[in-house]
Amino acid sequence: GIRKPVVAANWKMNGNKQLVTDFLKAVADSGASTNIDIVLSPPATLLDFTQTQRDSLCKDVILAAQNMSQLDNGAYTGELSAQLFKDVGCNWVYCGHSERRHKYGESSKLVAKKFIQAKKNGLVPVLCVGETEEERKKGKAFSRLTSQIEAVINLAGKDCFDNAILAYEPVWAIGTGNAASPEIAQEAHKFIRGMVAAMRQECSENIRILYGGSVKPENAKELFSQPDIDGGLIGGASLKPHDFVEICQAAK
Ligand code: G2H
Repeated sequence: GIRKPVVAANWKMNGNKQLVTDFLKAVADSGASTNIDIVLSPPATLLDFTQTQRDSLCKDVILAAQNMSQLDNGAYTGELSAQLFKDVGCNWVYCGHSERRHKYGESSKLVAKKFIQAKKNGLVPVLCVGETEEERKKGKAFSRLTSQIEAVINLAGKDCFDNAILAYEPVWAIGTGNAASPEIAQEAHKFIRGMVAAMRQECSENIRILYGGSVKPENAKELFSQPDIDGGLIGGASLKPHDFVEICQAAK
């Protein structure tokens, strides 16, 4: 296709230095990073070490932050800024992962501010959107996606998805072992791409839209072969280097 696939590991609050090394060695040995963008987001405390290991073991792995402050710097105890992440080699950042929205109360407006902050500092934002099980049951899945995406467009402007990534992560499929079916995922991805197209046709053809939610070696190929699915955001399975590498091969 015209879009280079992306497979991103989201370790969430898991992993350690040993896993960083094992993961990078597994990716390097498999040659998985040819023709696809491989992204690793370990917990923030591991990023400096990960950058050093990445530079010696597997240079083309992209580092991502899992979350970031919308502010520049200052008296914000416990927060981490875009510049701090850039200083340890990050080039991408996830904005509005469902766990940030649902477990930490991040509003779509705050997510939009973080998205803008990422772009302003030269980081590629990965905007995560997705409906809950209840919203899907009530037939409100697409209106939820619309409001999450519009919140960013309203604040960041119509060209906001140039140089950005989108991720569709249905909340009901996250960490449950039950991924969305390829048909349901494709339908949502097509809807999202259509929203971007209505605004900027060319951007809609180039933007990569990743699927997240219980991707594993057994279901990756079918999901990634859908026309509007350009790769995945991998949680649980990214903690097993062998499984992650298999998922990467499925994206080729
Ligand atoms: C969704 C995904 C990674 P998992 O949160 O972002 O996690 O693959 O464990 O469902």
